[in-house]
Amino acid sequence: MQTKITELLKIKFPVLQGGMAWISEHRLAAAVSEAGGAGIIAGGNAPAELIREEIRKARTLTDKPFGVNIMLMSPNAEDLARVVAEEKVAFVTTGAGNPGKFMEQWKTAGIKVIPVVPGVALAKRMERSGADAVIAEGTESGGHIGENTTMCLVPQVTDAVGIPVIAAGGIADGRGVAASFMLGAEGVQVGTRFLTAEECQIHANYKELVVKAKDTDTIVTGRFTGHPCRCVKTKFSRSLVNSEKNGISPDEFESLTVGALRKAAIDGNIEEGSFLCGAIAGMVGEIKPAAEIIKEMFDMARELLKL
Ligand code: TUI
Repeated sequence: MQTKITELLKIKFPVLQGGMAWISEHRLAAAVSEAGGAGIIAGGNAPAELIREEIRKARTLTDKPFGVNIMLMSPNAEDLARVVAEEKVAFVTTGAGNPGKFMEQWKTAGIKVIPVVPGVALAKRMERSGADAVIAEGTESGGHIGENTTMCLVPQVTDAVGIPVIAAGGIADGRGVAASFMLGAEGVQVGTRFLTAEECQIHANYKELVVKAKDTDTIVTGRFTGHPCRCVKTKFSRSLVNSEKNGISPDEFESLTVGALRKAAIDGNIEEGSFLCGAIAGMVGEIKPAAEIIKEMFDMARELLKL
């Protein structure tokens, strides 16, 4: 399936794996890239030198292109930006902010830049700043989310910019891929479906929560902080939302959630972890290799699109 995104990133299938903090490490990224997609290592809040090692480890597993996601709220964002430029990764995606100040550094290093945008205004600004494509991410996504839905956001962004648009949020099978193309996207970004890839290194408790999740089993925490985050409904995430309703202070909220992504992904700690995951989790039922996930998704999409 050739699109402007397969051309831009020199990949076989127009699918990017979501850059999920504490989750998207070299083995998952390499597996997705080996399968013909665009694997991504997530910088998250990690120290920059650790991400340099991750990049180098991924290179021992694949010679295909992969990228790094820079979470712009990270205190290490500047160092991470420099390391990806030094390592000359194929592409960078960004989240949770405006990457304008890093654009020149990355473009000079020959890196393709693909920011996540939650709305049309930032998409237009990113195009003017020299972005190669944008990811229009709907509120169905896991983790830090914007307000608009994939269905409403993607066609508005594709109408507003001339660069290729990648749809994200709520896409887990060929129907989601086909629908995204109908909305004008040239590619998709998939996070939640890859949580249950065999090569995804998260704790077994995390995978089990995603596999067992039903359509109503995600919840959004932290709306009052301005950084809403979608995760699996657990006793912990429900209690966070209840405390928010009861007027918890931002400091108290911060102290309850600090380290919660690591507690979920590495420790599988159901009591204190935030198991970030998209609203499509109810449709994710099987643990299988990334290559099979991608093949099934695009076999179905091609059939639906009569390609
Ligand atoms: O970044 C994500 N998803 C994430 S980041 C993350 S770590 C975190 N943990 C706790 C609280 C907050 C973050 C977990 N999941 N997705 C991409 C994304 N970017 N979603 C929304 C945005 C976004 C929001 C505002 C991008 C740009 C933006 O621009 C604001 C501006 O400066 O114009």
